[in-house]
Amino acid sequence: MSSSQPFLSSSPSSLPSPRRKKSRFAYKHLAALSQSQTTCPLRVIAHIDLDAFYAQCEMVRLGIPEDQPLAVQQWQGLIAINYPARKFGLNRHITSTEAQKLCPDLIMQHVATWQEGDDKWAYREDSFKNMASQKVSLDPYRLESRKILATIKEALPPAPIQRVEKASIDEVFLDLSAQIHSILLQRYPELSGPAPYDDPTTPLPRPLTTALDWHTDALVDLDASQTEDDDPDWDDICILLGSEIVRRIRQTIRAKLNYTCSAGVARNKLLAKLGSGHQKPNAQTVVRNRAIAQFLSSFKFTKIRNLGGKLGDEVVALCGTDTVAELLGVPLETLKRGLGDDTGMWVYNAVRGEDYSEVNPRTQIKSMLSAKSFRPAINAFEVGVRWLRIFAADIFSRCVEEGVLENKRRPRTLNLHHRQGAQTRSKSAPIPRGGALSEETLFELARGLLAQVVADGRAWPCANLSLSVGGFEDGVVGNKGIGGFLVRGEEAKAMLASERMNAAVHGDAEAEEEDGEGERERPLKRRKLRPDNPSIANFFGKREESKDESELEPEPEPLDHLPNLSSSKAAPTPAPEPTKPPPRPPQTTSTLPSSAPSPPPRPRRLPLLPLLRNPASSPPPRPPLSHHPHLPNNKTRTHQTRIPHPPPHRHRKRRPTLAPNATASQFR
Ligand code: TTP
Ligand code: CA
Ligand code: CA
Repeated sequence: MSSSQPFLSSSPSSLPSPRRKKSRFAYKHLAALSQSQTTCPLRVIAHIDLDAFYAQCEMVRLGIPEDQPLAVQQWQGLIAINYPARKFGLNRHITSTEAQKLCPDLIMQHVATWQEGDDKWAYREDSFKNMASQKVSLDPYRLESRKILATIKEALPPAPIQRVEKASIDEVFLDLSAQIHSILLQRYPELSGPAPYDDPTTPLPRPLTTALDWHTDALVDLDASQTEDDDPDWDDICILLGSEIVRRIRQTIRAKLNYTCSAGVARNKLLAKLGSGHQKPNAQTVVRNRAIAQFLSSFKFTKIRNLGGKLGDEVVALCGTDTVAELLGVPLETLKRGLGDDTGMWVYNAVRGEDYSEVNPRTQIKSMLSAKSFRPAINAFEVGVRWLRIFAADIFSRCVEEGVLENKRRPRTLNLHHRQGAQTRSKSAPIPRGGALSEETLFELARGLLAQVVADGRAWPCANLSLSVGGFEDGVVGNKGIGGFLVRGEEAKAMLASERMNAAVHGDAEAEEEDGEGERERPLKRRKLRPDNPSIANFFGKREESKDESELEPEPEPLDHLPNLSSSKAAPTPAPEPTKPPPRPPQTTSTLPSSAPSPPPRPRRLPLLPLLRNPASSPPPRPPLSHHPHLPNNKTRTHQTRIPHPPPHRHRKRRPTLAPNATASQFR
């Protein structure tokens, strides 16, 4: 905690003031707080998001002064822009050439890349010219992300009090409830006794504090019905304690690693996430319960987590508005009729600031993906194989980071995804046990899978290839021989993991959780979504659609003049970037044998303008869903492949540890 006591300490409970009002909260709510119950009205959730993350990584790596405008370049596009550069009007939608004109002093640092034959990624001066032969590596940012996550965890009490969810490469959610519960009891001893007469519904004594000191927090204005003179209740105090914890964490990240971040503190993830984006950079926003309605009323509901993508579009089409204020006037029944009961209910609650999703303290990597979109498409097996080498090297180096060489963890399955036209095909194989995992093993397996795709026919031209490993298992540390994995690695398990992966591709099962370790190129424009309960419609197709910033790699502008490994001329225009499927919390399992997300229940197409209080002010409805790029039209075939004999291991040179390799290209 910060050393300054932010509010008056309370008097002992033995001396209650006769005029003291009761709290709105009861003893049972305190108990719920200690257990981080998602329905607890005293709950405190924080969301921390790094400012201009990749740009900060480059600034820190290269020791660039903070006021220097800098953008991170990927081919001819910009994927991260620091705040000094934003003052010149730079954004992710302009090209590097346009950026240069707007801000002649701009440093443009190209992301690190893999290139054929390399053992590791590197920063290269000429990457921007070599989109066709190189592939982006996000490793430098992943490594920084890990350091930041570790710093955050160190600053918190150990589990189970600590609940940290890595939400993307540059964000986390923290459930601070249990920690705040223990601080409350220390600071307010009158709360520590049992409920009078053992009745948990007894109201708590009201806090004696009349004014809270919010330090430098951005405080959201109160709802119309509230005034700052209303005495604080325990929810205000809990959120203040949360804000102190978060401020200290942010200070620690700054002091140790020199990164600035922004944060939101509120009673749930939905509000915390909106809060962190409210004041940037380097600020934290507190959304007190008494300010929620006011806070939300200024937003388009498409800014709300999980409402930014297809679901948001559906709601816009259904209700003819995209503002929270107007959606509040739409009856629950209408939303349920148009969106289905569960989704309708979820949307109804969301615009009222209700969100009971939990902070899921998973931080272990479950899968890794390496991918490349080809423009122009590639047309030959050998070209594909060359990319598979790069993917295998990329994935293997990340596996090494995960401790495969020490048998700490090990993936069970390898998956290849191949896109030809509208068709995505996936093949997978168990990774053979016995012996250390090697890059060569991954590569040979991948090549076998690609050979099968080719044997199936119609493999070319191929617009996208990706390789992923999944089903990570903990290994036996200290038992580095074959035995460790012979014992643990029953074939059944591998096949099960592989089945799950395939089922996920087909959209008929809960996929393995995303872990933010995928990597693919993708269009610059995208929507951020990550449902808490993702019924992940498909592993591959949806990853493309749903990946959040943890693994974003915006797709470059197509550049016709660039050399290519392929001899193809035709470059099929890739589909516009799809968004994540609606959260449908908690309904919907897709039955479509498609690589595209499950279609939503068809909403009514006609905007329900008469339902709105002020239809005249409604923006026009979005284009009808039938034009939406995300409705499924892809066909996916998936095969499981068992490789009867593991290929021989031809060991390549062990890669060195991944040390940044600095170059800053400055184009003036
Ligand atoms: P964001 O958190 O969305 O953005 P940011 O950190 O750059 O800036 P802000 O201060 O507004 O939070 O994304 C985190 C990183 O993810 C970003 O630095 C680069 C990467 N990214 C892409 O590669 N492509 C994208 O389209 C987006 C949105 C992000
Ligand atoms: Ca960010
Ligand atoms: Ca982010």
